[in-house]
Amino acid sequence: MLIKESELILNSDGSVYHLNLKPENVSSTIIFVGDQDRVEKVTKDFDTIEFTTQKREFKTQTGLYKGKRITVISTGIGPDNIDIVLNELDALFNIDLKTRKPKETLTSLNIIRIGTSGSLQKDIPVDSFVMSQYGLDLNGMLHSYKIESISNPDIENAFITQTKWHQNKSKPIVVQGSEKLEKIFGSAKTHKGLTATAGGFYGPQGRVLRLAIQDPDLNTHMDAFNYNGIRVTNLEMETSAIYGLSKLLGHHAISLNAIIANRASGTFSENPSKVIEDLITYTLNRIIEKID
Ligand code: R1P
Repeated sequence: MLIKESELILNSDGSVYHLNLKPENVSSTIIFVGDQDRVEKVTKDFDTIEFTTQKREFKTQTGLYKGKRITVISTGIGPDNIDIVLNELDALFNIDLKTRKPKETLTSLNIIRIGTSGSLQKDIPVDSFVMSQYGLDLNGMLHSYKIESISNPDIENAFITQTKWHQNKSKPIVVQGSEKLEKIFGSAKTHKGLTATAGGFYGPQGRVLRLAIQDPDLNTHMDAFNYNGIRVTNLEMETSAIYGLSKLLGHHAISLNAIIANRASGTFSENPSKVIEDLITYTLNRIIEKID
């Protein structure tokens, strides 16, 4: 199958359209952050940086940290951006950009998100870490793909019933993260659970400023959800999209979030930079110790 120029757009230097990257610029161990200013917070202690670029919100740096080659990319905010980042990254490894044909052998990437998020549970306080065992997709981007093989109807149906999820909203999809990476990044420091991924920051996450929202009790419904002990731990805007596309494309992904707000108690971290920095250190140490 030949992929047309209109479908996989390349820049004049041969790099992929939005990320401005060529295959040789990227490691197979990749850290995603939301904020482009967080990229350099991750790479500041790298031994060397071999490559830096930025287009729009997508800033990339590749370098060596304690001898391990790692790429750090900012995805910007939201699941729509994740669609771009994951498809273009995958193309760099699994499509021959010259012949425009998918390669016969799959290269699987290790993708680790270092994000920020709001907790929905009183017992998951600000300044803690959450590792998402599952992503709960509430935004619908994944419905454009064939998702039957990665969805979890039992949990999804329980969520729809327990939260009285309105039929006009996108049907929730639950996708599990990489079990391989869960073993590497899980510890006594990480709360585990289901991370809900919304397609907006205000109404879609139950925040009311001047607009009435469809379900004013959204967060109460979500924080009470329980399926065999699986709870909605936190709300953010990327994890389910990363899990869904990674799984469909054959990559390993895990999402780690620094909890900077607690929606149940209405509190916000007094020093959000510190918990983000701690999570960066934690993640880099685990990569060095446990990813070849
Ligand atoms: C909203 O403020 C943004 O912050 C969170 C949300 O997922 C959303 O992207 O994550 P990041 O800090 O990683 O961007």
